[in-house]
Amino acid sequence: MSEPVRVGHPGVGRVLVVIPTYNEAENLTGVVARVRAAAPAVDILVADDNSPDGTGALAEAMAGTDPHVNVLRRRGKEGLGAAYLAGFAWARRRGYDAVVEMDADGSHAPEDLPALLAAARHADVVIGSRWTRGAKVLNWPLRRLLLSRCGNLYARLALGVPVTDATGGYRVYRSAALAAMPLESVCSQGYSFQVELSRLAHRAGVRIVEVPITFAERERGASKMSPLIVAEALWRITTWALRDRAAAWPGRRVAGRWP
Ligand SMILES: Nc1nc2c(ncn2[C@@H]2O[C@H](COP(=O)(O)OP(=O)(O)OP(=O)(O)O)[C@@H](O)[C@H]2O)c(=O)[nH]1
Ligand SMILES: [Mg+2]
Repeated sequence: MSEPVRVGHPGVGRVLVVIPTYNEAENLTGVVARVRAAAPAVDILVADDNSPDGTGALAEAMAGTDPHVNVLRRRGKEGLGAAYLAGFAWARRRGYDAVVEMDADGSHAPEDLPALLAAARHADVVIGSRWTRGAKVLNWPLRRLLLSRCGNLYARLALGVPVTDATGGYRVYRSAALAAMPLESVCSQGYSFQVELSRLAHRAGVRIVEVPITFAERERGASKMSPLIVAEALWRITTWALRDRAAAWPGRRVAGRWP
């Protein structure tokens, strides 16, 4: 009997790395090349929000020469969350077995991807963590370190999500796990998206594991982090926490209002 044909990444299947971009022309070529070198079997989808700096056209040029690279050109800047949801839907329509979230700015080392995918053989969701033993954070100013540590502490205490890096954006989702999560309820636009998905994954009861990563401050291009994005995360985490506590109130029935 002949061996079954193996497609994609061993033990995981067909993998799509979704890279959301807004004005990342200086970074995209290098990151795509590093992903292709680190994990040659995976496909890439650049989800660009009509970047004024021409990132979308650059991605199209790469897609024209490499069948593993694809582009989703979106109308305008709608936030990280909307770009990822569009990428997830793109992957679902094409039958991918797993989706990876990765920033375009080089903060998420493509060289860590094989370790994340290896962990995905035995997990539904893999979070590349900056705050677990063995992880490294390079060149981040103290205020960013504090923001991330405090944000994660608050998310863990308020929502009970049992991970060290609920705000981290370097992840693998098995498609079955995404299917078990009510993505239609997702409302985050900015980086609270990562916390919201951590919460939904936890509530769906899927297996979440964390893998240490080496996270580096972006070297080129501008950060899209803003006080508004921090405020959105604080406000949303607080709202979810209050809703969870109200739902757990003795005698309250909240059937049908799961998220
Ligand atoms: N498509 C799309 N991508 C976005 C949007 N906002 C941010 N991104 C991308 O999301 C990724 C993370 O954004 P960053 O600006 O690096 O944010 P960050 O990593 O939290 O902040 P820094 O550490 O300061 O860089 C990058 O690849 C961005 O280009 C958006 O509105 N639409
Ligand atoms: Mg960044």
